[in-house]
Amino acid sequence: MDRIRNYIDGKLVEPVSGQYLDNVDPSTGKVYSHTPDSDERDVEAAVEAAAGAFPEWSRTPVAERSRVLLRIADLIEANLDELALAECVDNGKPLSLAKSLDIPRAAVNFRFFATAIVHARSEMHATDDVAINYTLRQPIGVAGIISPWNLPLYVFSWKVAPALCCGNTVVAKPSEVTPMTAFLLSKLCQEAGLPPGVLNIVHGLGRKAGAAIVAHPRIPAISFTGGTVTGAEITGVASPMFKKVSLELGGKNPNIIFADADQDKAILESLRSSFANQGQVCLCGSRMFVERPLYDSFVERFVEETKKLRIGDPLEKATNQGAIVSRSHHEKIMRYIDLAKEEGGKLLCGGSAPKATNDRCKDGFFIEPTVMTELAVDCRVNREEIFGPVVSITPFESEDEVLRYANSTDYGLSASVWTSDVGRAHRVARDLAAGTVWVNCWLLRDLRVPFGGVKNSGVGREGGDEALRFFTEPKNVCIRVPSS
Ligand code: TXE
Repeated sequence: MDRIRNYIDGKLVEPVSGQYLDNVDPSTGKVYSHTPDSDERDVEAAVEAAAGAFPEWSRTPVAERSRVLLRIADLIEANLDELALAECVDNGKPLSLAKSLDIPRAAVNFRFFATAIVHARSEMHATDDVAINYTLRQPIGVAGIISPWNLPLYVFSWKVAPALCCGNTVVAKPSEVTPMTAFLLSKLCQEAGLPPGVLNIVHGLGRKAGAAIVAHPRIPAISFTGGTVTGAEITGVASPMFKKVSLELGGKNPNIIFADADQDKAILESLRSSFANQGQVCLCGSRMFVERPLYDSFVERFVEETKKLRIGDPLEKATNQGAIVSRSHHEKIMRYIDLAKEEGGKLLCGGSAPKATNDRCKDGFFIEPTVMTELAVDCRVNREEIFGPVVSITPFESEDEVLRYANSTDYGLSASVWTSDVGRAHRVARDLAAGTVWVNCWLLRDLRVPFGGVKNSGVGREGGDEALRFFTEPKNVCIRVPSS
């Protein structure tokens, strides 16, 4: 059985403890490989390597850093099939999704930041005739990166690429639930000629290896994507140490459909925004609000389309809905479906866990795409992040009312608005408490735009210039202009 190894100082190494965790394929429920159960000793070795590599990497000409990252992007593309299969087996998502979205986007992330750094600028401020100030943007040192299981290589590369292109070295920990693609990436980094110690990948549990990264005194910056509770724990440790922290956390995103929307497009995209990756995307619109005149026909058609989604073996081409990432997450989602019923929800479709999709997947963790109505806007199911294929639909009468509903949770990551009224689109976008508002679309991503959330959805922004700012420290140099 495959054994994943840590990537430290350019080498693939066993964890110091010699201990491993089981790596389960969620579509079969069976252990298929083992992941290092690393601890603070592995993190220490990784920090040592990263700190040792920093002086040279930070002074490596930008063009050369860019070239290495471009080589990594090329290698990801060249190994698309292997990476996509690994992600599918690790995560349970349909192979077609990993192949068309997750892995290609990981390559795009490397390419985007490899080229962005070549075009990076910094500022100059002239102070009357007295002085000239210029800003040096310098790498921070060893950056700590911790990533989740839902989009394993995509989010990992979204953080690693900007950190490296700015001249930082990195100690990164992928989720212990989906470690395989990061392991394969470490081999590609070797092949691409990334100097030893520049990127170090330590596998293991959040409370052990992750916590050791967060608490390490030689790691001055932490970039984290994951659950809100974990984000709060990380802040509790990192803030008193005055670390720079970027937190991309959960969401409970509203998907608002006005009666003047193009109904066909709204239904098609809402299917995606509700159930893509089995609803395990922080940007999924799990709370749908439909304006009253459209409500009955919209709900009827949406349920009809939901029932057509094919749930099954992620390796099969026709599958739209794969497995839930783990047994414990599956149990959590099923508890929320029970809670929805207790809270008065009406189940329109889904709601159960199919036992078998085929013989191979008979013990997999599957849940039918689930649509509920008649839940109170402020009930737990409508306020808490479920992170699964479960949506609740609520009617509304006016713009003010739906804004009140949409903004009523503790989260504020993203929102979608469907309308053909341009004025309304701008008004509602302005008044929604969210880091991203999509109008007549969902998950249309431009890597240059700021990405992140408000309220409990996080602190800081990623993407484009924001990421380059996070992974550098600005230093002002003020030069007096002598008067003649
Ligand atoms: O995330 P965790 P989990 C949400 C979603 C999900 C919930 C929990 O609601 O049900 O979070 O998921 C590492 N110090 N999202 O438990 O625990 C961990 O090893 C340092 C939303 O998987 O936050 C992993 O690498 N690190 C989300 C990473 O943090 C720690 C995506 C995320 O794990 C740590 C995933 C600690 N104390 C879940 N504890 C999104 N926003 O996309 C854990 N980790």
